[in-house]
Amino acid sequence: MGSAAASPQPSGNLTQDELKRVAAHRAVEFVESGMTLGLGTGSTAAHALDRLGDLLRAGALPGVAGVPTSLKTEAHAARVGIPLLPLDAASGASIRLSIDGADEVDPDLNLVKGRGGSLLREKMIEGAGDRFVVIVDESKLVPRLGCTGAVPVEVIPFGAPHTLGLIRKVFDGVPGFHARLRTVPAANGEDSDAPFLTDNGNYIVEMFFEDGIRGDLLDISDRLLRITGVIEHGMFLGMATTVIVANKDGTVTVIN
Ligand code: ABF
Repeated sequence: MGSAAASPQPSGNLTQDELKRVAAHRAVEFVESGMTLGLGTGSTAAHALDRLGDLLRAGALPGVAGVPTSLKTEAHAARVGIPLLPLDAASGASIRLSIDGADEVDPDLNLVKGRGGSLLREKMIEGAGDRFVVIVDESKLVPRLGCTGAVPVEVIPFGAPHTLGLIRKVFDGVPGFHARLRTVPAANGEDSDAPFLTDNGNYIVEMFFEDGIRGDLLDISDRLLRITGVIEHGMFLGMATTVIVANKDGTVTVIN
């Protein structure tokens, strides 16, 4: 893990959502006038969008614009008045700072992201920028990636069950490993066979590990990405430059 600095915040019994807001507001302090930002997705990133919108409407931070990591974020940012840019060669090269949540953060600041389904655009945009600030509450810190839930993999719909089979082969013999295509629940809340569709019209394979992923993450990443049909996975390795953690006791830890 990198160096960490803790600073006091108003203490008290903050809810998880309040902790997310504390981390998000702290990250927005890094934003400067004129910056192009990568705008994250999820409930933590949503607090950053609201804060940015408030500041922009108040006339602070002139010239700030954002590249959204999902259609949901695009709509949210437009609603709160953040000017938007597409990710093209020019804007990609000039993203100074991205702010986004994560599903898991390991001691080396590797992440699992994408349980919200937006991993591909997140990885493209957050990988294009100079600095990537991750905002989480303490519950997201894990000893190993894959400890608390699914590690998503975006796959093309064509031949998806075949691709799922190839992904399973990567983890052959790993005790407790299983993988499935993500589906959307039926209207009555029960399981359905309808595949979850990403903003890019792709499917998601969810990989589950008994006690987190053991082994060389870069090697596992390579093996997944070498499967034709896999577009991207939700392990963000070596990408976070700063992680802002809102702790249960009301303090904030900034890890660089
Ligand atoms: C996005 O939002 C995703 O990559 C991640 O899946 C999720 C984190 O969710 P939340 O902030 O709602 O806890 O950043």
